[in-house]
Amino acid sequence: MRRLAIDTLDANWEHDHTVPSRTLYPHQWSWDSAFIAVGLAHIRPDRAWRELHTLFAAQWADGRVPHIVFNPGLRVGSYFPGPEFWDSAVADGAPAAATSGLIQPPVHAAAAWLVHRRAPSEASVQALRRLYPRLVAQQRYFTGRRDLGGGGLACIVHPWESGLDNSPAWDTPMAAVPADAAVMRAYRRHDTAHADAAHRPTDLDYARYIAIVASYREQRYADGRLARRHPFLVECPLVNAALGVAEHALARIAAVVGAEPGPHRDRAARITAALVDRLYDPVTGTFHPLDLRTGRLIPARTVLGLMPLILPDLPARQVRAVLAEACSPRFGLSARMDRPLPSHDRTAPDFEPLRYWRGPSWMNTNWLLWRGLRAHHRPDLAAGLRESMLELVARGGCHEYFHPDTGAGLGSPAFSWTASLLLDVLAEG
Ligand code: 9WN
Repeated sequence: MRRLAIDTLDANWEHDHTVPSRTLYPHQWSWDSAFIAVGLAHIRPDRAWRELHTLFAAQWADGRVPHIVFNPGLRVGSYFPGPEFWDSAVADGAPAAATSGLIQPPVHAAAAWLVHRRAPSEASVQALRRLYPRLVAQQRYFTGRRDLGGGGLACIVHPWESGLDNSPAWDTPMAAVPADAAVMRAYRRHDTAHADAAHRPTDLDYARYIAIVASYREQRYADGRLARRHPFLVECPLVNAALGVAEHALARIAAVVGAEPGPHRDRAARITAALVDRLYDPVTGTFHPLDLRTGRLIPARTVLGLMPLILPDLPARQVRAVLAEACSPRFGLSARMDRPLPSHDRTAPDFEPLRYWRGPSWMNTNWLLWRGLRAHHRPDLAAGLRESMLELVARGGCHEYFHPDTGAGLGSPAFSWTASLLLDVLAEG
């Protein structure tokens, strides 16, 4: 399995970064690179740092780390929507490289810390020194310009920013975005040429994705007026949990690079408190995204609701509640489990075992949960989850996602974060 993972990552290495998949995603993606760095730390730490440096070289002046950095060497049409659609050059403070204008969950500070801890050296301390101010600027972007709700959490302005693109969590806010599937006739989708259309978001989803980007692009990707006019404004439990974890990681990095850890710890505590205050529902006993346009929590119970477990300072009451939710038939976590957790509540009528983030199991959300279980001292559950992840990849290969019941591999067959997180899970038994 280790060999398969290394070969997958080597095959996806592209001069200064790793592509998530040669076919489906041939550019550089933000949170993929963080997960990839975690795995590379076990085999090629120099590449792990290169991966992160390349991504942060495309950071915008306002601190945002774009969710896609386009490879200028690829032909037009190698991904949709490509650089010509995003037109990042319209924005003030965009880098020279063509990028998207969106973000993804800020898992990079935690990844940088794990890479250093796994392979500490003079070079890793230098790398942390170089990344630290950039990671701090990334946090400032989220807690400053993206605090559109004014409650101390960051807002996402597109489902792609959550990383869980077509999660049922986004159905209600997406339904309010005016769009017509027919507009997709003017474009050529790249994903459905490489993956089964029945496993991917629909054309209507895509029409809405495109409409939301167009609205943001019209504002030249400036965040100032979003609160008044943008069609999609949501506080996501995963993005905000990652934001809090990043402050904890930055406190540790600060101590290594000679900066002040205290302010990071204070900010971490404030983020956790805001998350509990704004996104936790004591009635359902889980976390939900908050739709800022309606002021309501989104009722769908998806794997997003479990993600705050990655916060080491999550209060005991919420830890208990999230564990109860994870161990319920909705997600099936246990010390002896056949399959990792699905991306959506198995008992929900809109659970779709084959379609992308609407049911299939993914390695990254399970890996995050595994880390959370260890942080909250549940070695029994962490071991059960670890075994189920190993079994999944042993049988299905390094696929992008998996059928939550049969474990059959779906999407890209050689997917980088599945390979890299497998290396991490293998190493830390
Ligand atoms: C849009 C690269 C990315 C992941 C996301 C995943 C998928 C893109 C797409 O692929 O999103 O960003 O084209 O579907 O949903 O989490 O980062 O692997």
